[in-house]
Amino acid sequence: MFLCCLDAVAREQRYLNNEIEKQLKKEKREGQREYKLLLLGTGESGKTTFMKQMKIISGKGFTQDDYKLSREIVRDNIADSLFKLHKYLKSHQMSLSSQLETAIEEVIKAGVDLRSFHVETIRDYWADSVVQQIFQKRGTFHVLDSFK
Ligand SMILES: Nc1nc2c(ncn2[C@@H]2O[C@H](COP(=O)(O)OP(=O)(O)O)[C@@H](O)[C@H]2O)c(=O)[nH]1
Ligand SMILES: [Mg+2]
Repeated sequence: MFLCCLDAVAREQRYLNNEIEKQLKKEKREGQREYKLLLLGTGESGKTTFMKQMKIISGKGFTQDDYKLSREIVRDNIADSLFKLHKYLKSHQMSLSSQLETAIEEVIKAGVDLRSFHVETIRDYWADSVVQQIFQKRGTFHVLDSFK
């Protein structure tokens, strides 16, 4: 009985070992056909843009998932930029009309859950002369290059 169990364990181990070996061989085969590229560069130096250009040039273009991801990134960038700009505005005792102030606070609260009905407020905010004054000072705080 005991010997029989040992035999079963050994069989199981042999099976697992074979599976691992098979997987390693498969990965090695696939790895030989694959080129790995390490892109180095500081933030905002163009790494992502370079990869996008490669996708276009290779003729495959963008998938629906790529578009979905891009929409999320754009929303995230808008939310992040508005947050930073508005934080700067408030910390420098600058003010907007109370109506615009309330509206933009709502947009900032929405964060990455931006919706199309927020667009009008963002347009008004961007058109405001105080916001434009701050944008001219963007060298003194961090904003994304794609901010505008
Ligand atoms: N003028 C110029 N702008 C670029 C170039 N490549 C990227 N950018 C812009 O630089 C910003 C950062 O690029 P991104 O690819 O996101 O940089 P990453 O942080 O290295 O991934 C974006 O606003 C790009 O549109 C380029 O070759 N020329
Ligand atoms: Mg990037």
